[in-house]
Amino acid sequence: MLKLFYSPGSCALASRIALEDAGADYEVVRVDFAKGEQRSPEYLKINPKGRVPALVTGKGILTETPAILTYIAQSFPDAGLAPLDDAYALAEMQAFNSYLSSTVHVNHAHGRRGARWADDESSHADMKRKVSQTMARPWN
Ligand SMILES: N[C@@H](CCC(=O)N[C@@H](CS)C(=O)NCC(=O)O)C(=O)O
Repeated sequence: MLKLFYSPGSCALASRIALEDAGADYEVVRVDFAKGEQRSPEYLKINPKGRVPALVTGKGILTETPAILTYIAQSFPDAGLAPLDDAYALAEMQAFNSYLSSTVHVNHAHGRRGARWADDESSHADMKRKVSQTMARPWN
C-alpha cells in the first residue's frame, strides 16, 4: 500500500488530493511541523531533505510534488489525472507543476522561513514584505 508522509496546510495536500482522486489504496502519516518532526532522525531516513510530501511506493520513496503527481497519474491511468497520451500537453502540465514547486513555493518560503537565507532579523522582515510582490511578479 502507498504511504504518504504529509503535513496539514502544506504543499503535500496536492499529492493527497491526487491519491484520493485516483482512488488509490493509501495511508497517510502525519509529520508534525510544530514538533519539528520533519527534521527527526526517523523522518530524515524517509526524506533526507526534511520536507513533505514523501510517498513510499513498492519500488522506493518518491519526493518532489511534480514527480509524485506524475507517478500517481501514471499508476492510475483510468482516473484521467494527466494527459498521458499527449506529449505536449503532459509537458505543459509538468511546466505548470514545476513552476509552482520551484518558483512560487520558494518565493512563499522566504516569508515564513527567512532564516534559511539570511541571519539578520531585519532581513527576514524585508523578505516577508517582498513575498507578495514576488508572488505577483516572480521576475522581481
Ligand atoms: N520542492 C518540494 C518542496 C517541499 C517542501 O518544501 N515542503 C514543505 C511544506 S509545503 C516542507 O516540508 N517544509 C518543512 C520545512 O521546510 O522544514 C516539493 O515540490 O515537494
